[in-house]
Amino acid sequence: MRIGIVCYPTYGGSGVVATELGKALAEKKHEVHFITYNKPVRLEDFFSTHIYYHEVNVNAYPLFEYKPYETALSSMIVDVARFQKLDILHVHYAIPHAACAYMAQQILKTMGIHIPFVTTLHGTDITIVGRDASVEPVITFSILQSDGVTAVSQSLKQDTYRNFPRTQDKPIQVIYNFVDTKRFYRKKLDHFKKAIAPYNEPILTHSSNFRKVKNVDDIIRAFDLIRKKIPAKLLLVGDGPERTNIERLCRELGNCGDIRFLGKQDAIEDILSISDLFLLPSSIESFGLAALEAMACGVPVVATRVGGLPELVKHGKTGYLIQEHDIQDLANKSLEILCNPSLHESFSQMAYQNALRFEKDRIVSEYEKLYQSVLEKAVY
Ligand code: GMT
Repeated sequence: MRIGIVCYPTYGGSGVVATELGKALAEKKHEVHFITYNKPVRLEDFFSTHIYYHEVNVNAYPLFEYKPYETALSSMIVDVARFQKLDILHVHYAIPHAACAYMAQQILKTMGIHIPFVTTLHGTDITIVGRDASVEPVITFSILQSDGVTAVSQSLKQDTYRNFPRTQDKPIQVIYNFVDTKRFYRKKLDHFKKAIAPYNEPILTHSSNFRKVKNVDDIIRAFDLIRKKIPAKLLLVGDGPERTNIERLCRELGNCGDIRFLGKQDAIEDILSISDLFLLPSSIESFGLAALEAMACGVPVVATRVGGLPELVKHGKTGYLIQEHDIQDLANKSLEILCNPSLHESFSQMAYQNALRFEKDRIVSEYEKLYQSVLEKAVY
């Protein structure tokens, strides 16, 4: 198949999933065309003869306060679909990609070209940004017009029907996010572990884009409680709007010496390989790809009981689920796992086993089947 993929090229989960999907499809000899405004981060050091990259350039003009990205993207989709003879288009994150796909589809129709599009809903496009009245009609419309719609968890599917009631009769297929267990597995990196934790202190890790919903401040406060009981280290991976506040909080609490801000990292699997526990106490999380990658590396997870996290983290088996902002419980549950080696070992094994449910090949085949059925059903 010749597949066009539209996504955000940044470190965000939707862009990561879209890029890894494109790479996996290319491995299976599909021809994949990424249409984005920058090269997707996980494509930077990757080359495949089956992958093409089409950059969307938006011209500046003194009249524009906001550059017309949607117009440029829709035009680029038309161009790529037309000249690369795409069979199908797959857009990740509804805003604005699904509306642009619809616009391109309509333009192509006037040229006698018919191309179906699949929209994958990822999270905040439904739970935060998309539900705002300023964009809701466009999101509802473009979900309804999509030839196939997927959501990354049951929870997100239900959120879509709740937040966009007019989509309730639209079938939404849940296709979970996936992990490449050939890349994400527990490596033995003793030298690296020793550099971070010279006295073999347990290492707690969090990675995100440091937005408010991730509650990184809760992690810092819980870590402060943990450190009062046992020596420990905390690794914070990623960057984003809350980072300055978080660094300030560490200074106030005086625990900066045991916390490392690693910033954006590519070799996340190495960091996870030396980690003993992964923390994800978000207020909203449609899936929690970062937690899945941790589990694949045998790292138990303590996360909040929100969104799709209970579909991923099995309470009392692969880690624990806690209430949002319950900092004391976050600390207690972490200590319980870290101070009990046999429990830690059992959670670590189960976390790895559980991650296998989301193995790349299995999930990528689900997307291929969906493309096939959309192509078969598409009658124009
Ligand atoms: O909202 C973000 O954190 C970024 C966002 C994205 O779309 O880039 O992440 C969402 O999609 C990821 C991939 O499907 C999921 O793993 C994340 O749980 C989800 N984030 C939220 O729902 C907050």
